[in-house]
Amino acid sequence: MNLKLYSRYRNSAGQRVRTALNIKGMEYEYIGVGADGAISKEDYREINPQGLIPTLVIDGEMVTQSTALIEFIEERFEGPSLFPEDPIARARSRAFGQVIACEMHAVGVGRIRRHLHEAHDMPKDEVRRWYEHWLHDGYTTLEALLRRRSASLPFCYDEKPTIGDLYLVPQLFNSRMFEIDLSAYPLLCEIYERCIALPEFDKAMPENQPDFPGELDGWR
Ligand SMILES: N[C@@H](CCC(=O)N[C@@H](CS)C(=O)NCC(=O)O)C(=O)O
Repeated sequence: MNLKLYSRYRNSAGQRVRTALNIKGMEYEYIGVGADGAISKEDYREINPQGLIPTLVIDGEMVTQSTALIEFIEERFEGPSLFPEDPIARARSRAFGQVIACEMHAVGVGRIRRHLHEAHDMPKDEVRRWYEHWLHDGYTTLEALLRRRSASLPFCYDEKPTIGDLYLVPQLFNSRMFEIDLSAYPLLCEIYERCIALPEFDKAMPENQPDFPGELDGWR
């Protein structure tokens, strides 16, 4: 099977998919999108009309949206499951990931921040306040959800990383890069450290991608 992943080193939705492929032990071709990547943003729109990354091309068939891709990877490939076996833990791990994808990432991603500034004249410090509000709202929820678990587990909802952990790591990585104060979320930070010590997560980190320019940007 031929797998091509269109992503970018700092593509947090793509990082979820890279980690899922690594856990399943799947090899894939990485294609960086953007000025410093292998394909320009304009040409990439021919592949994904939404222009967002990631896109996975499976034997010539393209699929978008990281959540759909992770479900596909689970259904299609052998290897460790990306979901807890217990149905309640499975639903909770999915829900944990969706708090990040829908209530944090989607409202603070770069194009939303740029649109607030450029189309609605919101000053940059106000945009940062917007961003931080939704981020802390989400992190507070996530930390509280984990504190309510009945058992103490090394990862979010299992003895191994599952879908919730795949979403947590890129989100926390971004927050660290943007110098967000994470001191109120010790459980999230602990799980993050445990995840990034694993080779499947490490290989998916921004600095280990072929298009990593050598240093990380800060807030923008
Ligand atoms: N819901 C999408 C989100 C994809 C997304 O927002 N990707 C961002 C980077 S993390 C992107 O393509 N940014 C480029 C842009 O906004 O132009 C998914 O889960 O795949």
